[in-house]
Amino acid sequence: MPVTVKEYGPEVQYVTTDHPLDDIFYLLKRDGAVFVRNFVSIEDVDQAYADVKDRLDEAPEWNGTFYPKATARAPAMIARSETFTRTQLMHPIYQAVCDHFLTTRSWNWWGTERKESVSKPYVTSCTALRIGPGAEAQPLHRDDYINHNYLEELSEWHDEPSKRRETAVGLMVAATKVTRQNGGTQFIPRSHLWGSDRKTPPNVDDCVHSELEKGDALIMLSSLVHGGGTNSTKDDYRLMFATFSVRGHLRQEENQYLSVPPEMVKKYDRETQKYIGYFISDPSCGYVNELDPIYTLYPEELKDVRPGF
Ligand SMILES: O=C(O)CCC(=O)C(=O)O
Ligand SMILES: [Fe+2]
Repeated sequence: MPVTVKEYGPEVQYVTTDHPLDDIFYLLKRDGAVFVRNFVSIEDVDQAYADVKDRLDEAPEWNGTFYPKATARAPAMIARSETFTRTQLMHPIYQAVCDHFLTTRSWNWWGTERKESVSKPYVTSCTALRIGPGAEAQPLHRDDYINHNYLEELSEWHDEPSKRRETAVGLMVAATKVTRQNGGTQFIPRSHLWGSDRKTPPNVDDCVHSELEKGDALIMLSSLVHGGGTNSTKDDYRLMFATFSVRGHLRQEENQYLSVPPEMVKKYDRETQKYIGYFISDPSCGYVNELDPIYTLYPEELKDVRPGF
């Protein structure tokens, strides 16, 4: 654990944007999550919402159980809102947290030289999530399941052995008031220390509920057990922007999506196209517009396909 400059109560903490970064790292290592007040200005979250409202209003229903039917989603936020990208994805605190938890360093012999390589994180998904009245809670999950992360049970975080523990870091920014009643993200504090081999499922009664004002943020490590909450209101919509970043190194050395034009990819058979990268890594890595990327090559097959994986 890093040195703490301040004593904190045992509950998940609310901090402000001028809080020392080392303390934010400490709290994330202790609890797996931290709330940050006034992370983004009201003006900027309103602008980001305005940029995606039409898409949210027209969002197709989710096909599956990961999101309830009453949750409207706007994927690819970077393509939809420059304000979102500038003020959330590139927020200096989120960038510093990702840099701290997701930079991978290794040493290798390079002939007779010892060479250090430093791989930096990058964005993995950005989605607006508007939970509507009547939505049931999401199943509790760890976001790092998409990275097939395998974790040992810990009693507390230790920097050296835990330095590769996290695969990703999430940022949820409130674009409306977020309450327990309207589906605030619920999570189990300190569950990021759990091992992958636990035999019993997480218990929703152990969750705390995010209570946020517009512009506030929840930062969480991807191993934290969490999910969108139930919206038990009649007419209150909960909107949050969800940004995730991941370690930079397990990707194609030669970027096939940019190196091989789609017209060339289309000349190959489906097996080859998949192997080039036009497939979903189970459960959900690689989607385009919430669908298998193969449909970017065959849009005519999209007719009865609904988003979901
Ligand atoms: O909507 C939320 O509060 C959580 C969303 C979430 O957990 C996810 O998309 O993985
Ligand atoms: Fe999640």
